[in-house]
Amino acid sequence: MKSVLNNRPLLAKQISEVAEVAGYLWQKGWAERNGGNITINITTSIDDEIRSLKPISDSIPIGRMLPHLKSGYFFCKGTNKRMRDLARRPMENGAIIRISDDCAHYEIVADCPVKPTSELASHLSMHNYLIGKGSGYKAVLHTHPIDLIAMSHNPAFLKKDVLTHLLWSMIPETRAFCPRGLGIVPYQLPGSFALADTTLKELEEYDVVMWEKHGVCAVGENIMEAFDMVDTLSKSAQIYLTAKSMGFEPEGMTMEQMNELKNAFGLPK
Ligand code: 2HA
Ligand code: ZN
Repeated sequence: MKSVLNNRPLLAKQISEVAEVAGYLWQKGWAERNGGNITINITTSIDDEIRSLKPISDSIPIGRMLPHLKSGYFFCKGTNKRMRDLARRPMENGAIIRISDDCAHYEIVADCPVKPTSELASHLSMHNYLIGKGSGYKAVLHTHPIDLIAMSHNPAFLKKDVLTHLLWSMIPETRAFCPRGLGIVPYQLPGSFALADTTLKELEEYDVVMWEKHGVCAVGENIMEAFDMVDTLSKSAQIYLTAKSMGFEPEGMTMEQMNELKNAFGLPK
């Protein structure tokens, strides 16, 4: 089949990583029906031939101006498409879009006219923020991890950094590999700019944020990094829940052990 991925090993590798992660999300039970979204910034993998492709959709308004995205390219999971299908056929369940020079519209350029994710507003706002601050992060992941969402139904866990410290203290890896912790975004309508904006604020401090009673959003250098942080946090949540279901409150690592880890790994917080 004719695809822009043919003879473009770098782009093909980025998309195959997206497909791999989409498969993990489904296997983990974090991606019911069309749940979750992935977008990656592929601007640096784009050549002149792709740049000259004719659009295969209308020019569609983003709903706001995102100045740092000017003429950028993104691979986006399609709206209403399933992660389990993205895993097997990424270019039929997602598409490459180009942001217009006015930074307020996009058009689909390849391979198929698959309309991007319903969370495009928040995803593109996050990419705009990341580029604006000079970050090399290229991936945004939104998913519905059962254990972490369940914890967000307890108001006590939604106070600043309560979950961060609880989850960090369950196993050393979580602090080491999710060193900025877990930000909290109070419930907002899915797909809304209000959700996008509260998320951006939290990204100043965190790489992973909880969308209360909805899911998590993670940003990373690549999609594997973003997935690994969520996976690590979910592992901690499972350790906590397993201890609770055995009938006791888990002790957690002591402050002393946590500080020792922080110093040994040179962690930021
Ligand atoms: O795209 O998860 O938040 C499906 C969602 C929306
Ligand atoms: Zn969602």
